[in-house]
Amino acid sequence: MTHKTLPKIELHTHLEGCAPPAFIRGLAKEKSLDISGIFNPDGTYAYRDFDHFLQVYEAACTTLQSPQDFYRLVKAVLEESASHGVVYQETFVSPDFCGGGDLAAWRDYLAAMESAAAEAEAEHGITLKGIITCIRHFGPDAAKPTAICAVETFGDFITGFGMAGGEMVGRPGDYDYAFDMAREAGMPLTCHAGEWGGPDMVADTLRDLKVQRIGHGVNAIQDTNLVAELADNGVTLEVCPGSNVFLQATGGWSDHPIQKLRDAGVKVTVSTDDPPFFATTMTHEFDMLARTFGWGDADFNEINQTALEAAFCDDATRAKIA
Ligand code: ES4
Ligand code: ZN
Repeated sequence: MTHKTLPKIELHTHLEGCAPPAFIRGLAKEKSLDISGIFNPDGTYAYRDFDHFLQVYEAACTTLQSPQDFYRLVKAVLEESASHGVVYQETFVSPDFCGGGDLAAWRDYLAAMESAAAEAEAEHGITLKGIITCIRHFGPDAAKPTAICAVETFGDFITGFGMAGGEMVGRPGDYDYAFDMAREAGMPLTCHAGEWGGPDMVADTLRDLKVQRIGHGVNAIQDTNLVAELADNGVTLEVCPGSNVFLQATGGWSDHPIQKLRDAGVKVTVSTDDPPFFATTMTHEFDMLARTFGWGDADFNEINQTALEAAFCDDATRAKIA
């Protein structure tokens, strides 16, 4: 059973987290950077737990030093995604990893990403949109210049604002300045919550940051009232089951809450998060959902439809990918 060619819409990926280890190793060699400690002997990324994962992630990012590097990254990532049937992908991009949050530098990086995305669309028929994310463990002060980069470049390619990084650092409300700025500029919002934090983290994120989507959100399952509220309010969860299973944020596939959330009427979508870090692809996610929960074409069509409706793009793009 393989779902490789089934068309897929993916809302939750981290651009640098989609970088194949061989790609990062190649950049490190070109620049004579020694990051050998972040790889296993078999060439895969090596880390012990989520906090260490974030450190390895940032070490991998040190090899991405120019707009041209990001151009190459976007080309490589979209070729791979398209090979798994992905027709539309949203990816988190962080000005912190592209010139350190400086707006002028960010514009150069963004131009390189956009031209790579346009070429990939022509070559592979895949559309990419970017969601600017602040990094939670860099703190609320670092989130402000990130929000400025977001509102200044909000447009055809940059279609939303969000937050990634260490979920247990601070509280969602600490980041309200950045989210208020993005919301006032009309940007759609999403935030990682309920991957490591409990239902309270999801509830506080909705109340204080007023996001339309939640990254992960799976721990909401621990609070029946919150699940009902998510269903009533039409909040979309960007669920990444393979990531959760690999990082042990949840139990194994058979215990994964995606089925119960869906049964409760919550809008769920399926994404890979950081595919090479978590040994997954969109094909693997679909295969495992079919194998574990018996999902078939009707289920995958519904998931795609939910993702299409929750996508942070304009209606012309939506019509093109539908
Ligand atoms: C991430 Cl899985 C995950 N969670 C939070 N922040 C991240 N950045 C990259 N991957
Ligand atoms: Zn994520």
